[in-house]
This record gives sequence, structure tokens and C-alpha cells, in this order.
Amino acid sequence: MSQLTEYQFPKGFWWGSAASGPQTEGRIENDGKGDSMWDYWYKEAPEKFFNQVGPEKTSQVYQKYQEDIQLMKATGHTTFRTSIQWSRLIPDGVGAVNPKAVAFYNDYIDDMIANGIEPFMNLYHFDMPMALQEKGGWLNRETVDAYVTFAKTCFELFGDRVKKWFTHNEPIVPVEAGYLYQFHYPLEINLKHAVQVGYHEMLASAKAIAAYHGMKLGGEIGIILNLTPSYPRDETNPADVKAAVIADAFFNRSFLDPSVKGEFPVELVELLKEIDHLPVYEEEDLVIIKENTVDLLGINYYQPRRVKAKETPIDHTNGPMPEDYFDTYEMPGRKMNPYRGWEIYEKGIYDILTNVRENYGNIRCYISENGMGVEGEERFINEKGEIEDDYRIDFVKDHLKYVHQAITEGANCQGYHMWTCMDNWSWNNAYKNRYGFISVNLAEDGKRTIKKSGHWFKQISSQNGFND
Ligand code: BGP
Repeated sequence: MSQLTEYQFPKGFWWGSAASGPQTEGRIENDGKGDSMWDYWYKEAPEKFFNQVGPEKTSQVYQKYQEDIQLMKATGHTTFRTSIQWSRLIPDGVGAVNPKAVAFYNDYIDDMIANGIEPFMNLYHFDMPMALQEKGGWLNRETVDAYVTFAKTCFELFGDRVKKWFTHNEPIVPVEAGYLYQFHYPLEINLKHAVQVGYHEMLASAKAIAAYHGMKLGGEIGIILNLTPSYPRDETNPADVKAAVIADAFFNRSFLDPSVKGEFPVELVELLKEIDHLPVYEEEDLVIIKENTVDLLGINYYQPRRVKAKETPIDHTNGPMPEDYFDTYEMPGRKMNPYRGWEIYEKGIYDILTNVRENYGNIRCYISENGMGVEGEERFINEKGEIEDDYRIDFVKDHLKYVHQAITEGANCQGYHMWTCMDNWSWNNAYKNRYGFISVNLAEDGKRTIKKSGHWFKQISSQNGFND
């Protein structure tokens, strides 16, 4: 059969986008939601959030989900990922389930399915219930058990219809943001705590996978990792290459290896041992992690990490840090997103997929986030009130070409989700950077309008590919 388009994707390729509960739903206090650490932190320090916009309103998906699902359909979604807010379903983190949350997620899931959109559900997207955060959050081993109970509750309630589950979104983020670089609560700088938090997240993931497989619900369970391929300044300089290997171990393999291979990378374990920073663990944990690896890997890709051998003096103020082993490198001439300040390097997505194919058993995977944030996007509104985001179309297309190439060479990549469906609230950045296929006008009660990229996506989804 002759090809329909120049870049034709395999039959059944998943087209869609990703979001999360805390970034889209809004809080709706009187419907029984408990505080997550974001609700708490916003009340404590609203000035930490862009324009002082907090998580209480976000994009009102709780009220508008039916309209939004029609918009997903209109923009060609065959699949959509969001997350179940732990503090909505189990307001205190442990204990009673909130019946209004059950009703909401049931309706949301059912409506997606009725409209031909397969729901992908994630369990943890940075949103620790505050009642558990007060007891240490992921630092406290008891949180692992609380999380597994939450996970099982979700599988029991929704697992008859949801067939794609994910244990975490970007588990490195709570580690780096909360315990190294101070952009998420609890704003610590402490590598020992960071390592413990990451370890507990991994243990929780393996235990949730074990529980899911034991329930035999006939679906698959995976994890979503943000992978930042680490490139050395000079590939022929062994010190630069070593710096890139260490950065990769800290920020990628720390979660990728245990999730897919069931083992932590030896290089990282040795390094942490040397500085007496191994986490507290029990021998049997390692068996659980070994035996319960993922069925499916979600890959978030935004930008690469470029490093060089350490040249600046080590800063001892806060004890050991990953940056003791490498310096960041700004490659001259690199292509930048002018509206968000991140590097754009499309080939990175190909390098990740090739790495997964060659070194991780070619596990079934998909691109679970990729996208272009734009500050001040309203400047691109045309006279019809639509945002003409040709830059986003180019961004997605240029990445998809590399995804296509990787698949042609044998990568087991099953789909592409853009971040995000409609503009949403993004943690400290609130509504600063807009990412959606659909705009949300906060001044007009969250009015939605499909952007040019949304119409374009509908076309590529229906053709299962595109021409250059
Ligand atoms: C990803 C997260 C998302 C979202 C996105 C955009 O790492 O998974 O939750 O926040 O980044 O981030 P920002 O709005 O800060 O540009």
C-alpha cells in the first residue's frame, strides 16, 4: 500500500496530550478535597507564585470537563493523560475516600471513553497531601505504604475502564525541586534527603506495580520520566565525557534503570557510597524493585543537558551536590526557545529513543510530554481571536520527524503526547508559560479557544502522519 503522508506513523499510534489533576482541575474546597502541599504553600507564601496565582482555580476542568473533552475530540485526541489528585480522592492522604471525588473521576473517565479518547491515568504529579507532607512526605518511609493504598484504591475504583496507569510523573522533580534547588516545597538543600526521597518514590513505584499486576485487571502500568540527554562539551575530552556520564546517572539513570531494569546504576551507587549518602533501605526492597519493573515507559522531553568537566570551585555551603561533579555548558550557537528560555534540540528525542532501544531492551514506550512554553502568547492572537502559533507547529513537527526516524530504525515508540491540551497552571510559574493546543482566557472565566496548532494536530492525527 502506498504511503498516505511523507511521515506516516504505525497503525494505532496514540495521538494526544498530557496534563495533571492539580494543574487543571481547580481546588473546589466544598467538594471535599484536602490540602496538597501546593494548596498549603500558596496560602503561606502567595508571592512565590507568578502573578500570585495559586492552585485553587487553575483551568476549572472540574466544572468544564465535558466541554474540554469535546475540544480534545476537535483537536484529534485519541488518548489523553491526566492524574488523579491524591488529596482529592483521599483528603488526609490515608483513610476515608471522598465520594465526590469518586463521582468526578468516574464521570471524567466515562466521558473520555464515550468520546473515543483513551484515558491514561497517572497517580502522582508532585502533589503530596499536606497531612503526609507534615510527617515528612517522601522522606518518611510510611508514605510509601500510604501511596500503595492510594494506588490500589484507584485501581479498584477505576481499573475496570482505565487500562494505562503510571506510578509517577517525573519523579526526579520532587527530588531536585524540593530537596536540592528550592523551587518546590519543602525548599530544602540536602542531598542526603534528596536521595532518600528518590529512593522511596522508586520503592513506592515498584510496590504499586506489584499490586497492579496482582489484581489482574488486564491493563498496563508504567512510569513517566523526564529524560534530559547529557551531552559533553567535547566528546573527545575524557573529563567532559565523565562529567556527562555522572550527570546522566544523577538525573536520568537514577530512575530509568530501576524502573526498567530493576537495578540502580552502579556508578551512582558507588559515588553515593563514597560520600556516605546511600539511602536507608531494607534488603528485601531491592528484591521488590528487581521483580517489579514497568510494562510501559513514558518519556518527557523538553531540552538536553550540556555539561563540561568541573572548572569552577566546589561550593561547600550546602554539603555535597550533583554539581560538584560537572559544570553546566552553554553551547555557542545553540537554538533557543525565544519565549521561554529553554534550548530546543530536536535530535535529543531521537537520541533518547535510540538509547532506550539499544540499552533498555527496546521496552514499549511513548513520548508522554514534549512542548513549547510561550510567555505572553496573547500577542499572537489574530482578528478572529485565535492564537497563530506556527512556532508550536514547527516545534512539534520537527520533534515528530525524529520520532519517526527512531521508529523506522526499530524504536518501540507507540505514541506522542504534547504538553498540554489547554493552557494550564504550572506550579510556581502559574500561567506564565502557555503550552496548550487550546488557549484559556483567565479574564473571561477560562474561555477556551482552539489555537492554530490544535487544528493542525487534528489533521495529523486523522492522517496518522504529515507531510513536510
Ligand atoms: C513538566 C511538568 C509539567 C509542566 C511542564 C511545563 O516538567 O511535568 O507539570 O509543568 O513541565 O513547565 P513550565 O510551565 O515551568 O514551563
